[in-house]
Amino acid sequence: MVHLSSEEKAAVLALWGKVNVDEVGGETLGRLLVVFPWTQRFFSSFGDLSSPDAVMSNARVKAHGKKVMNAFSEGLHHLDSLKGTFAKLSELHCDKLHVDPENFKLLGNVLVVVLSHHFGAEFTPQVQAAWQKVVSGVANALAHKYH
Ligand code: HEG
Repeated sequence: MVHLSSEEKAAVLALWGKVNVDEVGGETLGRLLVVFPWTQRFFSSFGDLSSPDAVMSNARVKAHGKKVMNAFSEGLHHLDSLKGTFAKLSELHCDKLHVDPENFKLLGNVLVVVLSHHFGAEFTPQVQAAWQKVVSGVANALAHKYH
């Protein structure tokens, strides 16, 4: 459960409205794979991940990042019911994909860095604080069905 004030919710959605979700998805997943290279183990079928340039221009990384970020985006419209919204995906990542839930936190933090990079001064400490709540709420929700 994340508790955002109505101002925080508005700030999060206003920023997100200016984002190209597909592009930000590819950039975020790509940076996750570069910065935390052990996360590449889940994507061994994705082809060339041998250098930062190879990762960032990999079409399958971009496509998967887009898919992930569109699912994340869905959550932004259900901030009061993230656990229910992500229940099925949580089961999938646990039972079928065997993704360590620590990785959801890493991805969320990388997303915050990407947004900070895109928005510069507009990404004020207050806005960052609101986003940090959102990404930890999503990471908790995705970890909720793990057993
Ligand atoms: Mg996951 C598949 C969402 C983080 C590894 N992820 C998927 C799918 C969605 C999704 C929607 C497709 C599900 C389907 O086919 O039905 N992922 C998602 C979200 C987040 C996340 C919303 C975090 C915000 N995923 C994540 C992380 C890793 C990961 C951090 C690993 C480091 N996801 C992963 C893998 C697959 C998916 C390996 C299957 C990819 C494939 O083979 O197509």
